[in-house]
Amino acid sequence: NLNKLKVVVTRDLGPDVMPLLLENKELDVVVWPHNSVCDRKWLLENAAGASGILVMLSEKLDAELFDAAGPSLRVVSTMSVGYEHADLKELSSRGIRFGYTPDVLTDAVADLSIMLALMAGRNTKETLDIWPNFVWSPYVWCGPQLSATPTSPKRTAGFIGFGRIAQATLARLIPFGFQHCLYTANPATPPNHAADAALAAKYGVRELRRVPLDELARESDVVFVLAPGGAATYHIVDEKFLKGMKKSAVLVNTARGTLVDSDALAKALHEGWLYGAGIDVVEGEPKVGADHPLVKAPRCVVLPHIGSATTDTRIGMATLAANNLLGGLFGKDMPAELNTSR
Ligand code: 8YV
Repeated sequence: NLNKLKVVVTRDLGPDVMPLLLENKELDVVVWPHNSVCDRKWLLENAAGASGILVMLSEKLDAELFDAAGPSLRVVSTMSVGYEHADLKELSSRGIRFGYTPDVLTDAVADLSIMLALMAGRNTKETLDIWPNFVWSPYVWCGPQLSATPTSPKRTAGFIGFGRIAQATLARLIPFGFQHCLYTANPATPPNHAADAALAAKYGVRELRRVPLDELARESDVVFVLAPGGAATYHIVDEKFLKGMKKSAVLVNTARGTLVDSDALAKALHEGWLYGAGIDVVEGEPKVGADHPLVKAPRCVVLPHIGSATTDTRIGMATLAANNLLGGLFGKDMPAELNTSR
């Protein structure tokens, strides 16, 4: 198929999206034939001569893969908003365009963040297991209330990272009575008080401030971890942070497992430094056994990375990933191209 452009796709994107690629007469599409993480050896072999590669978060995008593809490679497209699996310097220096999937998953992940904040405070892990031995009493399984109450009307949300998903989560917290919002940001980004004031007005909160990590731990009733993964945010939630939290507070991680020290969090939950945790992402996933310290920790709900797992959102992500690939292949606009030379 010398006249066709070869593209390699590391997962079947389903009947709503695959036709975008399979029915394009100019493409020769090779798809990883199993419903599982794509084998590295298979990918390196099949990448030879490819013009485009469409991957999931599980596929490392590095010099070895780009070498395996060779000089034909024009575009790499990932079906994820995160791109810590991609060597941006290599992509940039080789002039390979790179697409990702922001925005389309923001609402789904914000929804799940709220769900986990509620579950973490309401003993969901323990109470789902209780039948048929439940004995009711007035104060059994009582936890902190996410929404404001007459006796404790002040609610403060803390965000580690304050991008699209964090702001969509804040918007959902307003009807719960959250009037205070604290966040931390990448130290390399200068503070912008005017932008903070504009966001406070947009969401209708009394207070919205960038603060140091220890202040965020101390003041927040719920902490949402929503910063990108990678070396800069590794174990940003550590023993010191957890010790600084309110005993009634909950922690939600819908970002990356690497941001939270799992052993420290398990210890914190056993010892009651905070009330509970809602975790969608764990270091070392997807290999997380039933004996994982967080799976065994009290008042800790652990989900298998389902933040963006709604049918509409996944089809949206797959469609965007396919359209990014097509744009890059044919030298056109990609709907969501990342500037890799920043
Ligand atoms: C993906 C994610 O569903 O987009 C991301 O960065 O973590 C998830 O939404 C998953 O990683 C599929 O690539």
